[in-house]
Amino acid sequence: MSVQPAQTEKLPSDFLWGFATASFQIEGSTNADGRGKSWWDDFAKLPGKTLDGRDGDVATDSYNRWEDDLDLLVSYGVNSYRFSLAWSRIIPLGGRNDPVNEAGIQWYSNLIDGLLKRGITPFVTLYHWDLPQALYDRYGGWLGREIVEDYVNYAKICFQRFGDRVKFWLTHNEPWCVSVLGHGRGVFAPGRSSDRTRSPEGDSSTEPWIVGHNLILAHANACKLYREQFKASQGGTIGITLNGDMALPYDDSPENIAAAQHALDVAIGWFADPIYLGDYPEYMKEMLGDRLPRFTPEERAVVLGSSEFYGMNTYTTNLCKAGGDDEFQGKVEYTFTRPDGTQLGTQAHCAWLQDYPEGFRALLNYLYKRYSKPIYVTENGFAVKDENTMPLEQALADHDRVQYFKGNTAAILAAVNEDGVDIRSYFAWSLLDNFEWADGYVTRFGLTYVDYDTQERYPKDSAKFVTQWFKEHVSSAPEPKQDQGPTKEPEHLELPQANGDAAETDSTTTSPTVETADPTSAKKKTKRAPFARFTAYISTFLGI
Ligand code: PNW
Repeated sequence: MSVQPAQTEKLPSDFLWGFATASFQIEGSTNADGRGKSWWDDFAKLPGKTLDGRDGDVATDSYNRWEDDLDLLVSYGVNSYRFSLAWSRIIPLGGRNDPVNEAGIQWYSNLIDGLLKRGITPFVTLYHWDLPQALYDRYGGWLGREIVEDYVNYAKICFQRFGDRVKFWLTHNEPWCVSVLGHGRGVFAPGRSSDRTRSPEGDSSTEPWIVGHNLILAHANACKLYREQFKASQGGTIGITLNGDMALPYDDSPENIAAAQHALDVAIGWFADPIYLGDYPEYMKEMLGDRLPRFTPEERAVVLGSSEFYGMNTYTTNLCKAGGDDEFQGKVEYTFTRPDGTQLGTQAHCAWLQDYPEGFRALLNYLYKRYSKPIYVTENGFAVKDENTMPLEQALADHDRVQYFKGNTAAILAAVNEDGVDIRSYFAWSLLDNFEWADGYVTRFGLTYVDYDTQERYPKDSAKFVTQWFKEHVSSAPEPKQDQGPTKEPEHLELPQANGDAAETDSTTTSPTVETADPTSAKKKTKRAPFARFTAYISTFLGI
């Protein structure tokens, strides 16, 4: 075996890698330089809304410490940084007829220049959940159709003012969370829900679907504007980023195989199907009837093909059983406990997250096959159990997070080089421990530890692992430039199997909507070692 890994074991030289953050989670300084209120400002202060009762007024103080944070990125050697813009710093009241705040624009302009000066490519999210409060007060925020025009106006100002330097745009971060967690479960701002112990107003049976519809229309119209007025001169690319975790059947019963697809339909297909395929999934139409808004032909024309790539945020894998009445999970029950009683992976601090790299690789394949777009992994990360109560030295030795990134970086490499998935970026969540929404500061996702008393930053072992891994695995030699335009067709997308070739003969049970991969191509694969414990039902599920 050669010491120097072969070129095929690396990622292309233009692969973007680094860390991700979001404005409200790190900036603090909520009253600085004319910033308007966001709906998270007051929501976080309401009793019981965050686990530790703390808010985002200071966060990691990155509004003041931004140059130190950029220097930290340099010390890590990243080539890209994903961050979001706070709408209410740029237009304090949010609307298309409201004044623009030059001081807010200047702050982001400095940040972008600071990145470029350090040789780091900015990857910018327009909306990561911090809506201007004034728009909620005016017409209910995402519940009102007027939001589409206001969002497009906001996007236009960002393209005009930053697009000369920003070439990677994300319209929304995780619209499922805005819809469901904000307007269904009521755990994120604005906290609306049918549950009257949680919220005095809201209707969880209708509002999330309306909000989702308006988010899609806002996204699509912003992309249309970018293409028509900015893309030719600025030369950037634009898309949306969706949350979505792999869904695997609990066992190989037909109803649980169908359940896994239903979970994917609602978690991912709700947004991805209209944007990449032209309409909501059939299963959602059946489940929701006329509670699901429909696209007019004109809207559909704008929505279809609006995103130029697939922006992927993913954290975990769920085992799926048919049943239950939770529409936000597609009437599917999730578990991490296998039929034999074992756990799928290592448990994180938050109940919804276990480590399962095989699921990450399976999801990369599923998305590439279904939507045929290059994939930008824009978030992926892990919160170590009880890290917040550990002494500093112990927290920095974040073994479980290192294991998580070991597994998922190997999955990326295998998906690119063995499965032929077109993956163009990887951003670990997150650069810093930060304001983890309803969890307050109790749950730490950072690869850098933040001491909130002093605001000192300390690299964890995971930061060392991830930065070293990408330095070793991104090719240094420039390769023939990959075309940003027409996507190469997905090909030979077979998944690794549990035990070598065993699953090839056992593919009688296939999911109704997941196509069967060409089984002959499985013969080409040689490297399966890191995924030896890939379970049989993955191959069953994907019909290979
Ligand atoms: C993402 N869930 O949110 C967000 O984009 C980040 O802002 C956040 O800090 C990060 O993941 C870690 O939570 C999610 O309940 C929040 O499944 C909740 C869920 C998933 C993603």
